[in-house]
Amino acid sequence: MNLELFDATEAAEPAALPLADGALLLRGFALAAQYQLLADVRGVIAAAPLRHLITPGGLRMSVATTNCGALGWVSDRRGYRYDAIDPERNLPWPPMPASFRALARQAAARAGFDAFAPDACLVNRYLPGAKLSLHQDRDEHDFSAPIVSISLGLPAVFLFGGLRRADKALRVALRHGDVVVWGGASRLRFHGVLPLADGQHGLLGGERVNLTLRAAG
Ligand code: MD3
Ligand code: FE
Repeated sequence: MNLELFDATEAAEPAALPLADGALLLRGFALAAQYQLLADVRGVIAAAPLRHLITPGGLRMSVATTNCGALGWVSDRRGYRYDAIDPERNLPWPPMPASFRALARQAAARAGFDAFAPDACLVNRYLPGAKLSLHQDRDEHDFSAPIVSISLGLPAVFLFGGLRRADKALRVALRHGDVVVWGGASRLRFHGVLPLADGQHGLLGGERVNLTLRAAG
């Protein structure tokens, strides 16, 4: 009779999987808010269009990005930085939607980071073949705050390395609705995303969107 369409335990408390010291994967944590999140992602992209940034080395990133919040992460020939102004539009970034802020705060609290107050949200859009090479996130001022990531759409294989680039990386599938809190001893770990595989997602079609919320300023 119960065809497992609804599991009350899972719905109330999605699985929390510790990946490493300071890194907590909350499977499906964003599902309850998925429609609001998606509508808000579309609003942000409509205001500040996705673009392929150029790395300081002159390469065009395969991932397309935009931002919302007081600060946005940008890259060009001069380097990586956070900027209050979108250089494409010469305007501030669109405000951070309440749905992003609330979900990130709840997820961070689950991982033991109280009162997480992100001032930047990087929106990454992956089409099949798009990838993110192994890197550290170290352009933020305060590494004591975590980064919260929200995955929507097609699944990706995430590479979770160590504190040195050469350290062996764990592979983790990140799926629609997954939220990960990266803080503490994991905050400066190298990480990346393997090239996105083709597929179709019911809500997002042939793409993946990842939101990373940061206390950058
Ligand atoms: C682990 N984004 O935007 S989110 C990035 O799926 C970025 O778009 C990936 O890496 C994406 O910088 C991965 C997961 C993530 C984000 C930040 C981290 C993992 C992290 C910071 C430290 C350690
Ligand atoms: Fe990163």
